[in-house]
Amino acid sequence: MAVQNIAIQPFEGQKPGTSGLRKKTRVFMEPGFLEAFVQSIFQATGGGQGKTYTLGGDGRYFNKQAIQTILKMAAANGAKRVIVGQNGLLSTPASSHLIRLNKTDGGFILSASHNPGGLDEDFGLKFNAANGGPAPEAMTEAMYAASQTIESYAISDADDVDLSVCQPTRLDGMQVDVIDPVADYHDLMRELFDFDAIRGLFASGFTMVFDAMHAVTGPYAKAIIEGDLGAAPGSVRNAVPLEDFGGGHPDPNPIWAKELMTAVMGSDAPDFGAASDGDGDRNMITGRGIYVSPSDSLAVLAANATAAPAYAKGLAGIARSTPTSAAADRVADALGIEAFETPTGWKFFGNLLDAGRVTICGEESAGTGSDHVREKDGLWAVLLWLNILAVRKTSVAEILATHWQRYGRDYYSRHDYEALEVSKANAVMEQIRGQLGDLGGQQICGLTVSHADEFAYEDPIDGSISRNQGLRIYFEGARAVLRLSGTGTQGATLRVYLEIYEPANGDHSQEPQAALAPLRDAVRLLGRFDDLLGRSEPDVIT
Ligand code: VG1
Ligand code: CO
Repeated sequence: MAVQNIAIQPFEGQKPGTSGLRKKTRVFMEPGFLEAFVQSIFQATGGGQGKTYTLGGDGRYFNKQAIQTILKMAAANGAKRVIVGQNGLLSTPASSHLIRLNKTDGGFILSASHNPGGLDEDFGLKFNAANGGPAPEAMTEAMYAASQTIESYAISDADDVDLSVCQPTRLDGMQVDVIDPVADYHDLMRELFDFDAIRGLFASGFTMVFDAMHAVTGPYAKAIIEGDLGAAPGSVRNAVPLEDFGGGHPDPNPIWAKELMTAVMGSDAPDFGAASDGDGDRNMITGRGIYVSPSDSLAVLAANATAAPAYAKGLAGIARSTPTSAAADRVADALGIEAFETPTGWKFFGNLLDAGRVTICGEESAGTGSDHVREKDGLWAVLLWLNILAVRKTSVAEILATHWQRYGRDYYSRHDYEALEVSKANAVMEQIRGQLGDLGGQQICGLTVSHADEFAYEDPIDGSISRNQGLRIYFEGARAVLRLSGTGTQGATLRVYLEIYEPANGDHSQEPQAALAPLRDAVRLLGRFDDLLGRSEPDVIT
């Protein structure tokens, strides 16, 4: 078979965001678009010659076609070997693990995560580096730079590879290993957690519902939670990955995981409920009659991690993204370990994990993970919760209540304003940015501002600096953060993150939105939401 070099013009907008390049599927399907970005990745990472990669995605529409294209391009660029998930499936954490396990030079992950899938929805591609983590900023910038000057791409004219059977095969001179997407990840989970204790929990009648939201975690959860740990058949719902995720948003929050919320809030509720997102790196945790905010989940996992064999010796440190609540910092403080505040996006945890400075990381967007891989990991969080519940022999509600009694409660919520005109979203940001220096001491809606800034992060390991990472307004006992999303594909999404701290001896029984109302109002006033956005009500509240 022959390598073809196809001339192309650069495409505009191949700039990776918070997590890879995300566009409308039709944009990715434009002739040459995917190819140009993939060639730019090879170019930005020293070429494909002699390299090994992993390849897989969340199963959304265009996943399989894109995989065939990337395989043929990898072969034409001289790659030695590609490990690809059967039927093109690999969850993001499983990809990260496979990169590390096989010591590959990196991996291609096809996903737009929690964004809907389909011909008229979203598609995405990100590249993870040899440490298993998302390409750091310098690398994504090099990809973008390459995409702006690209002149041609290389592709083999070989036939498609059969992805339906797990077997080694060849594409021109390149080895292609089609593998079971679950097996190695399953082994890793078995090493980390006390599976016997969790089996005992289920054997004692403990019930759970896991909603895979028709996305990639279905096969993983079926094999591990039902098949291995013995949860009742049917505990894992919506377990077959579909190209359009059944028409839903595979976003594990109370809005989009409504089916699960209804189940855990109902009269016949299971003891435990969880959901995951499109590519399996996020999680939502609930107990009977209770929703656990992701920021609280991170704090609880960190505080109780020693229940699991992998963390029995304790944690090195805890890192959280800046919009995530300070609940995790309080745990780090009590444990006497380091706490880090990083920009949004998992790529910023990589250096800290590689350097052994942190063991557990998390984001308010329902991402938690540890040093077992270099991605957030939805099923890992679910299994750690199960391990903790099995050892502590108590309910989710009880664990939260005792956590708050000890550390206090950080009432927390995120308000998203979606599909905004970019100029309007920028106007709100400018409005607040312009006041940052003058806010200290001001009183708004009964709250007093202590100080305000725009977050710039200096990586403690390599010293790189990332600016413009969110506007932070600190009040006495409260904080608001505003930033624009870097994963959307339409207009702008303004995210407003709200938290109010209620000390250990305070009232922990309030409804979060009610507790946060004065802070919400203060932010809307400061940002002149009514004037500049023409509305004050968000589209999504998590
Ligand atoms: C969002 C979340 C962020 C997360 C990112 C990728 O980014 O806020 O915490 O890391 O998605 O997650 P943004 O820029 O839209 O706020 V995933 O599961 O979509 O890969
Ligand atoms: Co995701």
